[in-house]
Amino acid sequence: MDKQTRIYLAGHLGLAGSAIARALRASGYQNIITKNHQDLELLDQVATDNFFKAYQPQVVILCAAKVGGILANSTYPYDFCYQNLSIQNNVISSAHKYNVQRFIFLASSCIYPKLASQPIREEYLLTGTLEETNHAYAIAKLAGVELINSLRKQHNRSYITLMPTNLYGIGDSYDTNHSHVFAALIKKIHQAKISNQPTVTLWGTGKPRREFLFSDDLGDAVCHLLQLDEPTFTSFDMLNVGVGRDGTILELAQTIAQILQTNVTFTFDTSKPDGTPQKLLDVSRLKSLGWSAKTPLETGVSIAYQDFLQNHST
Ligand code: GFB
Repeated sequence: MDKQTRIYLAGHLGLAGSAIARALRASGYQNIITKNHQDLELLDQVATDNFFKAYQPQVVILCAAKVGGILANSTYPYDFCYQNLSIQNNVISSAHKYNVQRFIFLASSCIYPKLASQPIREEYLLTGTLEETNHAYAIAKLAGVELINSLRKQHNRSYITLMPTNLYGIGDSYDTNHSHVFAALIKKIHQAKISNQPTVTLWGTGKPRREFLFSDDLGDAVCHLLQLDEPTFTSFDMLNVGVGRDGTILELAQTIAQILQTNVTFTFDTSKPDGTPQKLLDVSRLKSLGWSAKTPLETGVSIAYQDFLQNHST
């Protein structure tokens, strides 16, 4: 795709968005449009429409969303549902109205059925009941997927949905109660290390399995897709983005403790939810388009920890 193409990256400051921004710049794209929350409120349909009218982006990558871990999702269901529905409706409808050529919508692996067969294939979507802890978020994201697929069907739009697995990396959110598990464990284990605390409490049983994708690999996947020709880019409506292997929450905690070089032991707060028992993605579609994740978990943990120390540990 021409490096002068006008690309609107919505949500450029978040974990996914900032990684995609780094990858787009590294790939030489010269015309990346970004707007801070203060400059453009995506919950405001009129403001969003005026933005598209003025800037006329040719490509849109929608990362902007209300996101959070298992506790945040189960505590604020209305906020997760309403805000994500509004952002999606405003951005996707304006993209179609102003004839955006390519659209990449970011959903999430947590919107697959709670007990889907593993590894999860894209066609398993909507084939079973959802995980209750993030049901509201999942319903909103499923509506976004449906909007994208409806525009493909009714208007032959080259719009696609990416389904990333659990992300981690540079610029993660480290709020103890609202963050995702990876960031929470980096923070908890770091705090145990510097205060010589012998134990760290994990929420739930530690038995659920999670797959973790380094966010810069997601950025690399987006750039790989953008350079595909039109028929190939739009050949699949949805694409899982993962690493193809998972581990238990306890194994993740042990890996982080090993890399942070601290000998903590783990206790379990089973008053907190386990959530989905497993959500390992089948990544064969994206592999068939020539892309696979590159960053080993251990490497990613070290990079994420350095970012935590430099930007989030005070
Ligand atoms: O990333 P996470 O919060 O959400 O991971 P999900 C939750 C899993 O990690 C549960 C365990 O099994 C928790 O019991 N866990 C252990 C912890 N200790 C902690 C901790 O200190 N903090 C957190 N947060 N979890 C999310 C969805 O599901 O997946 C989101 O709710 C999003 O909407 C995300 O889609 C990708 O992986 O369960």
